[in-house]
Amino acid sequence: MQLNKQSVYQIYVPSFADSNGDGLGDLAGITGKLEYIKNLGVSYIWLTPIYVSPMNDNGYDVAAYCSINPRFGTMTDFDKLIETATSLGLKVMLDMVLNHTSTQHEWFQKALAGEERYQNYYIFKDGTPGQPPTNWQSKFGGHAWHYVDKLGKWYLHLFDVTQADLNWDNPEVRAELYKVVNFWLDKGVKGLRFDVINLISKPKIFEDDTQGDGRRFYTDGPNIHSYLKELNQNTFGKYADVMTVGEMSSTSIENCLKYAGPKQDELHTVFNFHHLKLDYAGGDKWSLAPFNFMAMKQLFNQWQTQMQAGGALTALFWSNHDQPRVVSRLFSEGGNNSAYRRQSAVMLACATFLMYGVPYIYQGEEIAMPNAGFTGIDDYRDVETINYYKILRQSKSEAEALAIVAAKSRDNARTPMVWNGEKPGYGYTGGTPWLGFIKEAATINAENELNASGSVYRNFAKLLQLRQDYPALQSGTYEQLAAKHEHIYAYSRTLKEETVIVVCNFFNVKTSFNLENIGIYKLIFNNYNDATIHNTTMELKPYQAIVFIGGTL
Ligand code: TEU
Repeated sequence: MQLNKQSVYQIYVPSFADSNGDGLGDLAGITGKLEYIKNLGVSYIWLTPIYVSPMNDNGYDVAAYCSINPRFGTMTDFDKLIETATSLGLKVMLDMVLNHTSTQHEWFQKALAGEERYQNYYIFKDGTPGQPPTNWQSKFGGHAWHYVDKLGKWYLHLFDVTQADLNWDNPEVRAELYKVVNFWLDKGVKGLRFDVINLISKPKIFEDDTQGDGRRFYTDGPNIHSYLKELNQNTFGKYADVMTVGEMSSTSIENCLKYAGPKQDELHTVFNFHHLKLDYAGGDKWSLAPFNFMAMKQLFNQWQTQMQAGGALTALFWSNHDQPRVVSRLFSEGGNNSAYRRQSAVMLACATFLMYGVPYIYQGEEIAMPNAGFTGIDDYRDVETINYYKILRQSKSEAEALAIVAAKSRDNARTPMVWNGEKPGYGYTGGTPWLGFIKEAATINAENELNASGSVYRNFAKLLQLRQDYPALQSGTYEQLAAKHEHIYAYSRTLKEETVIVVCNFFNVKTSFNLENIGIYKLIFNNYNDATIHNTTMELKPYQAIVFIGGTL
């Protein structure tokens, strides 16, 4: 399989399409929408966790790995989904949550009941109340350890208290997890997204972190590369037609070159999030700061050139179910609901989709859905948001805390997909949705977008088609252009005689791009109807994105 020709559409299962009117998305709902996805031109659909779960973290708290959550449907529904997807030429990627299980998982329950064998499946430490083994913090706020009175032990949870970290140093645990992965591969799954997989290898010695929240001890941990090689050998390594992607939290290029390097036998591709932390003040997600565009250019350049030099592919993306909507996030006026909503959404896709890697679309991005616009804390459902709201309220007023949550909450991305403008269910549900719709649902919806002039959906499809048509966009060498330009992010991709040039204006200004040494042979993409090109310069309108083949006529 040629990895750099693949692209992925991410489905947040609870919020995509509800076929039975219970207000929660389901598998049959997805099957009914596969044509819509197929017509975008992607090769994969990634489903967020569909397994039995108490849903404290919407499925990322797995209670039984090889069974379907009854609220999402049945195994027969899943088989039908795979069958329909396959008949349309779409491959299915599943989310593998192998760093932790729900505390409702049978293994954890047996551990709680005192079975030592299962206590060794997790990270339990003897101790006394009030004195956790280390000072580490949970990524969802508060301590990363929880005390179990009747056992006299603490257990580690890097996420919610109901998500207990598994002990990958125990070979029995690794063998159990390989069985899980093989179960789904046997069912015809062709893609695997490994949740926070670079956190699985914990240090030998657990000690306080005097410099931070503990992440430096377990991020890209001591045995991570050998565990991933073993995972590969025991599961997907046997298949030539399976693509894997690892979600790498706070990682480094050096490690990603190993995770995704072609000769390393670990994974095929990686997600990293450094470009999505450029609006964190001092590294703190729960703060409001402007997006640092120049730092973004530098980061993209660094990751692109170094990863490509090592032949390692990254996922190309702005959005997922953990990130606020990109059009609301990067542009205070341009992206949200202004005259430039469509142009800015398309420009952002153009900037990332044509780089070296594998592009990802997150549901709703193809119709430029904005943030949720919630105004009260009761509107939110996300466990991380609710925890952090409480923490914020210790030092901030209600209005300040709500403003931060409104900009940062993961629920911004999780509002139900808006299929049409018809109240009250907008084509998503016949019942009451588990989470509220965006305020703009009557106008911003899939039906409107498919027919709109300058349609975001159709422009996304065009961009993905370019990747298929031009081999330079698959394997061509990436080079950043106009590195110091304060408004434009531009790059070229060169393969043999062919150079494709991508020029994106990230701001609500008119600006120009110097063509001095670059001739224009052919324009192949433009998110406006026209482009103004003089001999030596190209004038760009607000949020304009242009792609052309370089060279002379
Ligand atoms: O996310 C991992 C992760 O690092 C983010 O949740 C991040 O910590 C958070 O957004 C901080 O702002 C994965 C899943 O994508 C996420 O949905 C799960 O909640 C998490 O793992 C635990 O499984």
